[in-house]
Amino acid sequence: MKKIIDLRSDTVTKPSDAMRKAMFEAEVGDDVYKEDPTVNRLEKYTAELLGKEAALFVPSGVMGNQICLNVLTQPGDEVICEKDAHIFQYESGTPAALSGLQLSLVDGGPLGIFTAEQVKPLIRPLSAYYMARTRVIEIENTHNRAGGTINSIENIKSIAALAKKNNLLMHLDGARIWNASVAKGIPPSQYAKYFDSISCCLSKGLGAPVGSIIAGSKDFITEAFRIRKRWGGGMRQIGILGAAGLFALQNNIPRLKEDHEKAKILADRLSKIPGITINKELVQTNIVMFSPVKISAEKFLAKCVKNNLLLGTGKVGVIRAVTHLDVSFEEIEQAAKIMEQIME
Ligand code: TLP
Repeated sequence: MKKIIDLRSDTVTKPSDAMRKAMFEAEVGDDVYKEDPTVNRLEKYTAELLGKEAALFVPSGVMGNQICLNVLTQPGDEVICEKDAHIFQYESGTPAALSGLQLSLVDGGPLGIFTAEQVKPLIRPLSAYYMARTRVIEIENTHNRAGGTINSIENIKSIAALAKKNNLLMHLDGARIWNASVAKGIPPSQYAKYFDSISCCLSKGLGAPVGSIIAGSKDFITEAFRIRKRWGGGMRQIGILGAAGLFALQNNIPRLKEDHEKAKILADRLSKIPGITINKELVQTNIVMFSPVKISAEKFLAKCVKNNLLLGTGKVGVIRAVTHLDVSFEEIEQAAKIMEQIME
């Protein structure tokens, strides 16, 4: 049987043999009592990597983001974020449903990146008691729906300065902060230092089967621990999962560079196919967004499926291909060939 090339997401990766061995051998305990030694090590390791006082293992990126927002805000507060932010587009309305928050959207253009200048007029004066209270500015780095684009330290710094001046807090959806870090050669802590809370994923490009980590001050994490339990995220002998996360962080960050190379190669090949439009400038990490012009995205996707190639979708009419550790350079070549044939 022909192997399926799965580029729907970097979440589709399966734990490697070495990762499974680390999981098998993990020491475990009851994490609700904070007695799982492997998870305790994972949290300490991640907090240090991000330059924060403390960290907490959570089951998913959505839970990570949403616990952070919940802890940083009161019901009725407002969170400023980009119009294509994951917390707005893909988190089932949780800011409103679980934290009573409203979102104020900024247009970051094709790159999904907004500036301090754009945020300034959105900050509501505290004296205006009849308005929602602006409380948090959220930044997603890399930006998923824009195609894995990277927000620069300079831009983040100026937004953080504006936040500080206005007594606002900063949250980073760093599901793929590792990709930004590797692509730019900037340690994750350099990004993290501008944020009060960070959520980052172990189960995307790093290849762990499950899990995210949130990080911040000790007080922040104490409160986050309460909310995780409240939302049903208290887990028991999860050292098995923690070991996968630790393995992922210790072994799979530098190799993200390869995924970025694969994305560039794929983008280059796609740009040469008549009938496909792609903005190569947006391909900065491991996500490739493109659109077929002669046929609908749905038809194109269906034809790919018939050829054992799985792709995802982005904005309307946009197709998403994500490179990851379970897809080889050769398979990228094959994927490009399949798409060439479809467009012939
Ligand atoms: N993104 C998934 C889908 O939800 C789109 C993907 O395949 O890319 N923040 C960002 C920036 C994300 O891309 C994702 C997942 C999350 C948060 C949520 O993570 P999970 O799926 O672990 O809850």
